[in-house]
Amino acid sequence: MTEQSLLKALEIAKERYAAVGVNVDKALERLQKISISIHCWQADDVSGFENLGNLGGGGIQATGNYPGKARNIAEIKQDIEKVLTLVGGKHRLNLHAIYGDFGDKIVDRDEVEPAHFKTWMDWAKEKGLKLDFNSTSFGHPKSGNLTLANPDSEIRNFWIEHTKRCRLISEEMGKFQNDPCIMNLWIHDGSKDLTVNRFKYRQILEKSLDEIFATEYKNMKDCIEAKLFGIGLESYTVGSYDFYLGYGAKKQKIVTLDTGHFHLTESIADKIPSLLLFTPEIMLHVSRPVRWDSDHVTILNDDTLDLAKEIVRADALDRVHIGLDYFDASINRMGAYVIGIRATQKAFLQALLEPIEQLRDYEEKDQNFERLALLEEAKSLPWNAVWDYFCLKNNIAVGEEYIGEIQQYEKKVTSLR
Ligand code: RNT
Ligand code: ZN
Repeated sequence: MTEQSLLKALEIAKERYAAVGVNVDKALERLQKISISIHCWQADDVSGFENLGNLGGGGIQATGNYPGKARNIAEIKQDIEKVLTLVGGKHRLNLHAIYGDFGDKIVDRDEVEPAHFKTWMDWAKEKGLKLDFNSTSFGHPKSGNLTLANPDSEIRNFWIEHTKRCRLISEEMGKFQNDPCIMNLWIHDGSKDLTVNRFKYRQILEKSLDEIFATEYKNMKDCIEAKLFGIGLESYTVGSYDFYLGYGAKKQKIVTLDTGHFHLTESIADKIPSLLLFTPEIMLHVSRPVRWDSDHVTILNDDTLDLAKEIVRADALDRVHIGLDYFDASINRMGAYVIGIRATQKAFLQALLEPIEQLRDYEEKDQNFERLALLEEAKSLPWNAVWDYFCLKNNIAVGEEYIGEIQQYEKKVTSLR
């Protein structure tokens, strides 16, 4: 496609959208400002760079052994830099505590400190990226089935110390980048088989969280992520959705909604307009569960679209942080990043292009046939012409052109690892 034909397509799309009362330029402007928190862990299958030897486990699992995974910080940085040349907009990078720059030192989880993330901070600043952060309680000898909810005070305190330190690291990151660092807390705590102590573990977790959150910080924000179950922890999860929703509403913490962490028929989109009433902000982990929390690459499907639409309809783009969370080790990892980021942006673009005023007008007048008809017709409005223009304007590959770029990068870089 030549630039001229892309521009021509945009003009036609603008006319078509104007007819249903949608301003394409406004949608493009808003999309440009949407910042996605890109998870660092797709680059290396959630391995991290501790010198403790990664144990895996913790209820999550990357499957596949596609060649070329990043083996060190330099390679992750190189990969992320490549990804950024294939997506429009300004984004964030979401780091886990196990991705610290530990050199060849052995730094245990209860010893992590801001200094271990100094090189990340400097690099991020240079690249115009903001950082987000996560405590890491999985893949460690002290993980077991219980961390912050462990009745054994020695193990529990170890993880409390780790998490407190992660908050301090996040605070320092936020200060350094002059923008709050969002720190996510997810723990796998649970039980493979029946437990008769559901209440007890949740009481312990509540106490641990209170202790962790006792220090107030100005440059970081806490979010807490619930889950339905993990591998090997099928019968019970201490940090369930009810638990964190209750905690978040009571203590005004951000609740993280990972789209893979619910029953498959549950609508995550429908949770948005409820959470917005009771919690300060929302953090998203946009993922794609296939039969279970499989962490497949995010694509433009009805779930992603519905989620984006509910956020835009609620005029809540400023209160919802959009992060990605998937790790597919079976395909080109850079390709996985680009597919997921672009799919998320496409979903938000479509949401921003929704003829919402007309739809609401119909609804107000009880014109339900008209509302359904326009919802149907809106699906085939020429949003793709607007998307192509977004890519053109951002000087990045238009449409499937990025496939070739990923192949080149594979040939020159990742296949040589
Ligand atoms: C696990 C959670 C969690 C992790 C990352 C690596 O089920 O989704 O967010 O995927 O922290
Ligand atoms: Zn998640």
